[in-house]
Amino acid sequence: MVNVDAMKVGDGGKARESASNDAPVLHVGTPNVGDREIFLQYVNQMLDRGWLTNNGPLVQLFEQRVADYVGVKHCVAACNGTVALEIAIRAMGLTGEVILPSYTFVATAHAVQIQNLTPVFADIDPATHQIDPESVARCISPSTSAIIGVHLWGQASPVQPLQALAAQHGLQLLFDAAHAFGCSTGGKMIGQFGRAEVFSFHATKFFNSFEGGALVTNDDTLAESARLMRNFGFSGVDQVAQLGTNGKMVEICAAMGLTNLASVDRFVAVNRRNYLAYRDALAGVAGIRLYPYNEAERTNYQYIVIEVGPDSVATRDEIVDSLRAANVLARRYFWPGCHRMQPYVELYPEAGRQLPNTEMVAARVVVLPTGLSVTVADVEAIAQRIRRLAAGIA
Ligand code: T4K
Repeated sequence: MVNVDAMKVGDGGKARESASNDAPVLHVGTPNVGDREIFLQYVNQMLDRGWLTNNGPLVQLFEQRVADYVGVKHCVAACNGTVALEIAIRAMGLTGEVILPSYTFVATAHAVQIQNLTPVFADIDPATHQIDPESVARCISPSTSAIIGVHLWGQASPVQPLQALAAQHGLQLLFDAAHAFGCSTGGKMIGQFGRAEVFSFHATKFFNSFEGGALVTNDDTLAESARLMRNFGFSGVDQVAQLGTNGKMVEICAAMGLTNLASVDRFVAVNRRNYLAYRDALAGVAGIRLYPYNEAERTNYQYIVIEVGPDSVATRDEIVDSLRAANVLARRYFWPGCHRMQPYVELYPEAGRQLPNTEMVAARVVVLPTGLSVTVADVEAIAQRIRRLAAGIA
């Protein structure tokens, strides 16, 4: 048998972060996995059935359960969140310029650019890290067709001001809700806003299906078009009704999704416990701000985000390096901002001038580990290291 544990993990195509000593490694993004027995039952049924992909029964059940959970009419599951975003953008018929934040995972921008549309980067509110509607308003031009709001860190972007802007200027509104499964705003589940919203169920997300994503919407026409587009445009045997791609979710991913959906309350409870432990342990540390969750809403507490400000003796990067030396693989999400990545930095070299808050926040943020693999003792040890570094205690 091949010993895969001895193999180097990762895609091999990019420089990976790795542990530096033999202490247990704590990653940002370690997957939450529900009941293995339930998962294996789904997998055995799938193998017995001999139906592995192409809109199988597990995908259909998964879509129904996600739609019910979110409170929408349609869930169109996809192979990942990026492809679901691409399908949403295409099915919505977006053209010209699309406004989105630069402070997001690069997939949001890529999903626009890869369709030869022009991403126009709006700035963020430095307090919430969410897209700033006033900056969005300044980005609107006669070529703008849509706004993509990103619900960052399991909190809502400013849905109502974005809705108002979209209505006032005749723009479409799409939300990248990759971080916000299981979250609400104004008591309504995220997934119910805009013309559509897109989730990611990647392994690193609070709720995962290995890889996966979904477009959710109450718009019948859009859902139908997205379904066709996900499956090469096939509307029946040998009948192709429109342009399409292969964006299908496979059955084993739906099995994982169904398994984890049954455990989301436990995932939330553990994440909340860890968040409160971080909050207590980092309270009053000069130069360190823990990004706060709004406890009045439902949230997944998946992102433990700190900002390292000028009052900290150690810089943001010194803190990341020191944590890494202790095998705590913290991340600088979303450094340096999409506008400083290729191809955007070359295509739109002036974009950064309009993004002072994005530049400041991207230079300050560190995301810390949480999830089922992280204990309160881990949190306290991580926080103690940060406290000492921020105070300049070696
Ligand atoms: N929009 C937003 C706002 C997003 O954040 C994302 C994805 C998308 C759209 C696109 O959705 P997808 O197409 O991905 O469904 C990771 C994820 O790959 C990506 O899904 C996620 N956002 C992004 C924020 O993070 P990387 O490049 O940081 O991944 P990587 O391989 O460095 O892993 C992150 C950490 O997770 C590491 O510390 C190791 C740990 N890990 C990872 C995997 C895959 C594990 O412990 N186990 C695992 O199986 O992008």
